[in-house]
Amino acid sequence: MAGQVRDWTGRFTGTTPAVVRPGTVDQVAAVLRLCNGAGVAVVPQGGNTGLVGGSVPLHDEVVLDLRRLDALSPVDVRAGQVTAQAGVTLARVHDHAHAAGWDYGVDLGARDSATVGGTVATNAGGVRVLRYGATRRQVLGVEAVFADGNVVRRLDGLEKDNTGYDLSGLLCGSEGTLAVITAARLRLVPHPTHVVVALLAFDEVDAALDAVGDLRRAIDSLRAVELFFQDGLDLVCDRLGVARPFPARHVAFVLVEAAARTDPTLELAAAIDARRDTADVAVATDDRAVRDLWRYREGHTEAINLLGAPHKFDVTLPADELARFVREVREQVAVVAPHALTWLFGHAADGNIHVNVTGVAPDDNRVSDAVLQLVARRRGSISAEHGIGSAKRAWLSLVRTPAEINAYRAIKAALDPNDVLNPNVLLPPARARSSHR
Ligand code: FAD
Ligand code: 2HG
Ligand code: ZN
Repeated sequence: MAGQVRDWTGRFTGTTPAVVRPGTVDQVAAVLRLCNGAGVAVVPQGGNTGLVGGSVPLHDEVVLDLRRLDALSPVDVRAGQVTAQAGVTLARVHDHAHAAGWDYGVDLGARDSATVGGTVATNAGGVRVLRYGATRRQVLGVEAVFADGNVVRRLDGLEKDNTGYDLSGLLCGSEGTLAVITAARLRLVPHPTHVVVALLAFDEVDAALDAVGDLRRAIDSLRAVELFFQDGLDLVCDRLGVARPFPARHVAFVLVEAAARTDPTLELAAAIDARRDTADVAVATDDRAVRDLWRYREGHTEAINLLGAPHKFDVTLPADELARFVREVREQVAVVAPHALTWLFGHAADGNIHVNVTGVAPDDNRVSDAVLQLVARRRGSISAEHGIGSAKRAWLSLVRTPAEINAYRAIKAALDPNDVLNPNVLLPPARARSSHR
């Protein structure tokens, strides 16, 4: 069970009395009914690629591994939809959609392990949010099991249906606290056959951020705009054995992807040529070269993990605060952890910066305090796309009012009155908790 009690980063390790691997929805319901009756807490788990300590049993919960639920319906080519069970990986959804001439709008570095259930439960973002939105925008309905074993199933894929409360929307981003998702009806998008990627180097952070806005305005076929810095690029190249993209050193890098049914190279080139402050550019038009340029960005998570368990903060800032935040966050971390290293990268078009801090003990909360307080002061979000999990639950009240947190608690109590579904994530501990967790 070692791989299932430890999270992807190695920062969070727990224990469990049992890992349960249901193969049908009825089995999920039976397990939940039993645990609910006995007051035994359960952590739903998909690919265990979550980065906020929400998918592992840190309080001796039972692990409910959903990966055996791995069926995919044929693509509904009239509707452009597919039904996927919770354990299907993102990579399989993509392959399946491509074979029918469609594509799926959510993509992220953990695509080979992250599951439909996990991505719905976290409302995962990823590298294409600027074009298609996060996971909730792709979900037309779900099948899910509540703590008492009752099953809801809304998989007809109706594009318009304003009947009552939107339970599927509520379960998106609920991090396993309200129900176990067993399947989702997913909206597909047209499959762009031409993909071009450019890596732009800048010698000023502000120039890089200006470029992000300009590229968004100028390129219709834009699919991703990502940001990283020279220290992160060095780390990826050194630790993963990748050749450097440019002969000289620079400050910031913007990776731009354009994707369309006709070749977007000229459109991308024109937008890049219009800039006077780009220090260097590399362009990729074939699959291999495209993958190589993406490696500089997607390799960050893997390379950082090689330095030891990082503290991770996925935050969004308003566009007019981003440049100041990039400067300030390093200073704030240095105040509380002078020997720590701060790594910054992210999804620039969404204002989503990933702040990773290495060289800090896993349970040292001073860095979380410094980073998350700064984010709140700058009117940002402390959870852009990974969720709150157990890592950030103590800081929820920085960005949500008592009225909002009370509403969350009321929803939780209504759907999971015995508090058995992932009771140790998202919501801060209530004052009086029952003794079994
Ligand atoms: P898990 O990690 O198993 O679980 C995540 C949460 O969902 C937990 O709270 C768990 O209890 C709950 N859960 C899982 N399955 C279910 C279910 N069936 N029903 C109810 N609750 C469930 N995330 C992004 O948003 N954008 C990125 O760009 C991105 N890139 C990543 C790159 C790498 C290299 C890695 C390691 C992670 C990345 N992630 C990213 C984080 C992670 O992949 C996502 O959070 C993903 O949605 C988790 O899916 P999973 O199947 O691994 O879920
Ligand atoms: C990414 O965008 C992921 O690469 C992971 O969301 C971020 O490692 C991280 O902190
Ligand atoms: Zn991300």
